[in-house]
Amino acid sequence: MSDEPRPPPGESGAPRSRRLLSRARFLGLLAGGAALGALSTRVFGLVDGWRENTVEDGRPVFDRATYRLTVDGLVARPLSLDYDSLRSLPAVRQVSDFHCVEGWRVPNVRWDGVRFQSLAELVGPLPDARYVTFHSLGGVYRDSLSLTQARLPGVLIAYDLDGAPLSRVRGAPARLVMPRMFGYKGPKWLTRVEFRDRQDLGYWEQRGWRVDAWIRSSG
Ligand SMILES: Nc1nc2c(c(=O)[nH]1)N[C@H]1C(S)=C(S)[C@@H](COP(=O)(O)O)O[C@H]1N2
Ligand SMILES: [Mo]
Repeated sequence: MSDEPRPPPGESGAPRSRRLLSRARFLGLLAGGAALGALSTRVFGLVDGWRENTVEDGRPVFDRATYRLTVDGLVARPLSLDYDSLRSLPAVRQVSDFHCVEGWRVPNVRWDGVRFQSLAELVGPLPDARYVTFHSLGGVYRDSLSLTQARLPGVLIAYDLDGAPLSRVRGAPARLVMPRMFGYKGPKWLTRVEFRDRQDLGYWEQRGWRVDAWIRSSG
């Protein structure tokens, strides 16, 4: 799997609700003009800022006492980290733009967390480990990256957003951040990082979206 940027997902094969949103946005853009632009922003909510996208029936609950981030699969030294242990690993702070494939974005998001690469060094991927699946609490949502993609320096297991611990709606206690790809590549309520020899299809990929969801414009 290469790291070459690919165009963002096309609309074919996209789930109906998402297709409609994209189409709505397209019409909004076509309309042009400040007034119509403002109107479509009102109608379709296309403003800068977070809009919750959660497919789970009710948001998973993070229980600090029982929470573990499991790092396992094809690794030499599997890990099970409680919340404090996760927070005590060497951390980085990074600012990046967040893009949802539906057309909204959040500029300049400040994340604190652990680089995927640091976690990988701790567990020691075995030679056959070429992909990584990221699982959310509750077992409904997951997504994956190639090991090469996951090792890009911007990829974080993030636990703070704009200087405060992630809220429940944003995915407490941790979420995967992959700034160069669309938001669906980043599971919220992250609880397991699984090293694999084959790539697993994530929630939205089983529904027609691209596995390599590069954002063209973000470089
Ligand atoms: N567990 C889980 N993670 C998820 C999703 C989800 O539905 N469930 N949606 C994804 C999508 S499509 C996007 S755009 C972002 C949305 O993040 P937000 O709800 O904090 O705005 O989370 C991603 N991670
Ligand atoms: Mo999204």
